[in-house]
Amino acid sequence: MPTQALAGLPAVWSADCLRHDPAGEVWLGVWEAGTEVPERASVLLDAVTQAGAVKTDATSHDTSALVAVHDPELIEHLATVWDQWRAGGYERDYGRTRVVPYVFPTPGLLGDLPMRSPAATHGRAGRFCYDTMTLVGPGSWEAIKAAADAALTAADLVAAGTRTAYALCRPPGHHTTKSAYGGSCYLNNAAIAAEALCASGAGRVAVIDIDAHHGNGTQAIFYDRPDVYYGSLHVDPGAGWFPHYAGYADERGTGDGAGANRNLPLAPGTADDDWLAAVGTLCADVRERRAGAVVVSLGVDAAAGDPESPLQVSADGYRRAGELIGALGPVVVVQEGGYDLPTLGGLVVAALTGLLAGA
Ligand code: SP5
Ligand code: ZN
Repeated sequence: MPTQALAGLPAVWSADCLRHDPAGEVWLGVWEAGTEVPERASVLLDAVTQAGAVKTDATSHDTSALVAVHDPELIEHLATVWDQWRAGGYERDYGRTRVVPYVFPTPGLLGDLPMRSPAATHGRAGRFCYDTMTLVGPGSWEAIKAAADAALTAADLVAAGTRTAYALCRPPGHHTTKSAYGGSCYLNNAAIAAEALCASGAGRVAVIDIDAHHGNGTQAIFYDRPDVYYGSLHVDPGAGWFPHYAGYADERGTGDGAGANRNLPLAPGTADDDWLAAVGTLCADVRERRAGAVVVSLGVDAAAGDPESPLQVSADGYRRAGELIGALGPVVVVQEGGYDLPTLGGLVVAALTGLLAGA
């Protein structure tokens, strides 16, 4: 029997990641079926273990690793809002089966007024959430915490000398900022892993984000940091795509972090050659900065068949991107998006195969 492509690769996960069921998304005012479904995690686990990856249970980490990246109030909100929603009778009395915000305390609303914590749970629901697509229900917090634990466990492995580790995180994370969640993301798993690598003494850390969408959360978390580079290629928000308000090429970092952020927005329809050239540009940045470790935000929603993006990358494109990134150094791979269930597993196996081959 030939050696399997992912033989020996740790695939860190937790069964708790299946417990988050957003049950759809409210998009443009209408509740519809969502694409960030629990089955994504089981499809991915099956695919990577059949390719030889070693299923590795996430270990529970202290909240100190979470507050190193996030506002403690965001964490407390995510951990408690579902219980408050249920206790408030929204489901029983009004048939509201998930937490969906409806008032958002934007800077334009508040002006110079202090942020307050509204008395009503349905008022508080918008305090830390910036869209209507990222619902919270029973089991959500257990999955959110487990996804962060998977990223931290993979970071622990790499800090201890493992060259490549894969964190099968669900829900994904790269759209969540220090204190605001959205885009089907709750805690920023990749940023939590990057911060843990910094704390472990890895030196300069680089995050390379190849999800189809700009990782506005990761960018925001590290925007003023010279020690954590963030580079992303993604469908151009200026062409009308989520997250709409971030991901433009002139966002280069601020203060001491000036120059340590790079966005490469791509036209809808971009396919392998131009997409891989952009991956190469980010890899050149990382080499120049001599990063001691790399975190890859691996979304495979840039693939041609994905329902959430107009990019046209092939499985072989993902394999070649993996080769380029794998050559840079130790890598923690964090799962982000990717929504076409029939092709999802093959795409992630292709990317991971390239990462191991390039190492
Ligand atoms: C982690 C990640 O990939 N998040 C992507 C979130 C992008 N969601 C944008 C949703 C736009 C509405 N989708 C409509 C699909 C038809 N139901
Ligand atoms: Zn995405």
